[in-house]
Amino acid sequence: DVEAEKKSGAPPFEVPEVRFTKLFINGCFVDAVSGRTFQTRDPRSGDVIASVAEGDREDVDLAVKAARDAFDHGEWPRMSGSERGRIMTRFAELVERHADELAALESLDGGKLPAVTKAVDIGNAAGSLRYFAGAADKIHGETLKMRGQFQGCTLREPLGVAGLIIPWNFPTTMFTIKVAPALAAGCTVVVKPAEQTPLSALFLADLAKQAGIPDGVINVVPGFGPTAGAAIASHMDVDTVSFTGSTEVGRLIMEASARSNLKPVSLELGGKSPLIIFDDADLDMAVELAISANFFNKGEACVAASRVYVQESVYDRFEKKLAERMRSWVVGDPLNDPRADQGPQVDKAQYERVLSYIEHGKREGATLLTGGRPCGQKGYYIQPAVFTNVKEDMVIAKEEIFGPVMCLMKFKTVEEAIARANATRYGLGAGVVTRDMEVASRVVRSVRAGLVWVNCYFALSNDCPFGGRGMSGFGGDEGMQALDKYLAVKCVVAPLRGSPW
Ligand code: TXE
Repeated sequence: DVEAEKKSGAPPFEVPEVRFTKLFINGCFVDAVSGRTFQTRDPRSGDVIASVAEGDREDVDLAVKAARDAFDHGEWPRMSGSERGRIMTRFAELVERHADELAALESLDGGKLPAVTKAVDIGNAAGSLRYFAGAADKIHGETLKMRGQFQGCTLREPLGVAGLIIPWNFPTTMFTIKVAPALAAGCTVVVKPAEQTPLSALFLADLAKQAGIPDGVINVVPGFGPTAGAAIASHMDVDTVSFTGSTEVGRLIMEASARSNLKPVSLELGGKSPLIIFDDADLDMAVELAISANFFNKGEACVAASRVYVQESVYDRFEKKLAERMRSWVVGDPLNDPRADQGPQVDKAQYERVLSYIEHGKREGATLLTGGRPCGQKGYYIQPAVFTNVKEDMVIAKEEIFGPVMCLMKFKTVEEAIARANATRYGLGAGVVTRDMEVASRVVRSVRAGLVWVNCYFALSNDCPFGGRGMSGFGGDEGMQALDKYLAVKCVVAPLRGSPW
């Protein structure tokens, strides 16, 4: 899909006009109570793109109040599911109609390739709005077979105000995969986009308004994590929080819930996913898979397969083919270079973090097969790194790097591959490449992960549940079960005939 999009909609893209930079509360774009702003930067150069209103606790209070009023008194939770679905479908159409502008905005703010935004983020965004629009009128309870003189049923009701805290790697996707099920359920929301990429969330808020989503139903408060984000997590009037981001902050979100109103939280966190390549695999295909599983979206993907295990007998051939293929990989300006496979890392902090992991890998004794250096005259570009001679206990093999860094390792047997794949506290994605379906199925059943791909990687659609286990979190997004995160079950009991009292 990304390749097709690259061919049809190749850069140069015009630098888009930034139209929305204020907080979106109760249907209006407003300044922060403090009047403060923060700067969002273009990772292609480090230059300032715009000053954005900086939300803090008081702004979160106002946004939650707007969401609370819209929930307690407004039409959104009270209208029929099909009407909610109709409005959400209009929102999806508007997202698609603005695909080019949104894609250019994401490139400007986050360094993403427009082809990736269009094929993945926009497709996902419109797709999840439509998927959950279709679910909005199918939220049913159950009839209970009770003992004695009673009959019972369950109602599934919207939980209330949902706080949605999202990261910067897929801003449009993250916004919609959390907003769509919340809206379908009848909840109202306060979204905090990441401070690195606030622009698309504000753009989407405007489209939601145009689509007819009533004021107060969607509120967007850009700002920093320890201030605006923490205020959402600890708010007594926020009924649930859905978070995607680092494991460290996931822990803080749970703590904030425990210390405030015990709101249910769902966490989609980091990963260190394994890709296991067996000796019967089509090696050309396996090389392509390993590359996209690591370097897609500049490695800024929570399910990136940053540990690649290759069976010993084909390891040398694989390594050679991989090194050859990487020679034609282009790191370039996502808005201006039609050949670019990879843009800049999202910001200076991530760029430096990735480079320091690469240095650490070298110091630990791993060998750089390719890349691993900064590139370009300016901006946050990194030549994708492939490390060989990696040992399982090296930091680069254990910690999430969240950048274009692949660790290549050898294994001998299926048992060994499974044991090493599971030797992590994370449990998000996994991949297996083999023609032997018995081997594939052993891996599929034994690997501890929320998503497993066989002879493919990153293939997803809106009905695929996306979430992890262990320190990758719980209560993922997408798929019908995501709706449950925004619903509460109420049990109702009544006598069959008259009242026994
Ligand atoms: O994440 P943070 P960062 C991982 C990845 C990356 C690392 C650091 O390894 O290198 O995390 O990235 C908000 N209370 N992932 O620092 O801080 C923050 O403002 C409430 C994996 O950017 O977790 C932003 O909106 N919210 C990941 C969001 O949390 C807080 C995607 C994510 O930022 C907060 C991103 C607080 N105390 C990073 N502190 C994935 N799973 O895809 C921060 N935030």
